[in-house]
Amino acid sequence: MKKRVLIIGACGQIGTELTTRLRSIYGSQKIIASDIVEDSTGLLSDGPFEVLDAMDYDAVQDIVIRYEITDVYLMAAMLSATAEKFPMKAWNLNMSSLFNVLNLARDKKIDTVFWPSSIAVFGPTTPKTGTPQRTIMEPSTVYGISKQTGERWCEYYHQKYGVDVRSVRYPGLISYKTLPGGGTTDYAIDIFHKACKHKKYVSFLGAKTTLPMMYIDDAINATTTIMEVDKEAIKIRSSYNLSALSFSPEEIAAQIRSHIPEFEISYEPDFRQAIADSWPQNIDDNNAREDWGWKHKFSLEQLTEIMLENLKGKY
Ligand code: AKB
Repeated sequence: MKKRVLIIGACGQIGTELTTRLRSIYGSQKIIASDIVEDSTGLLSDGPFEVLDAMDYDAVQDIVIRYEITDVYLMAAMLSATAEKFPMKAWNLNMSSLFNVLNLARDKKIDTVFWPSSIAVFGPTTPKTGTPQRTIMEPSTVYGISKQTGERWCEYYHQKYGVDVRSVRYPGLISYKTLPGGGTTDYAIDIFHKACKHKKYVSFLGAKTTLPMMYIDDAINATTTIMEVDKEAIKIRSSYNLSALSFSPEEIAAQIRSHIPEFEISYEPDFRQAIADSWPQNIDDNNAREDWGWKHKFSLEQLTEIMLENLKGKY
């Protein structure tokens, strides 16, 4: 099968690990990594890399044609906390990059698009627990509004133009290879770095703020699986709920304490508390499980072990 993939936003938290995984499946030369900046980590040096502005249609099209790209993974976005500081910049980036890729697919220059949505599509009026696939969605953040709008456009392009676009609503993702970039769930990564470095952490979310979370390997598995299944299996063309774990700062701190008994946590909630409070605590992802066989593997205990094991040598 002639598959050539372009990853836009490859230097980010998900993009880095997605590039590595896709290169191990399809071969390094078939996976073109790109980002607005050069890769400073060296993690993407085993294959082609292009500096690319996702908002520049001509530049994206040029790379699509030059490399004969079939699939695009659009991972560039401004996340929830940063987007509250730069609303128009976030809106412009999150929407124009999506339209660039959807229009390339509409014009048959690429076959398939992966675009990530988020639990941020939900808002304060959404049921907080067991959040259904289809429910009230009144997001109260700039990022959430852009993701919900993006979902509507994905479904529209599928119905109107037959675009094969696939999407999941990621929860907070936990990883150690790269740092997250400006989200509300970032505390759940930062806590591990600070635990290894200082044995204490000041949380910007309150002790009992429970949010949906997932270990990065599960998120990458979901992403490659939804892109590999036959298109008939994909029954939802907006975005699928995707769930694994839910925990609060005090629960993750307790897990860390089982490895580092002297670890201390204190709480100083900031503007991100209101964002977290507007999101569900756990969501129902039965549609993903039934339609394309999604299954998560990693527990809170396992991810805590992996994170501490990999970060302890760093400090
Ligand atoms: C964020 O916190 O903004 C992201 C997300 C849940 O989409 N991690």
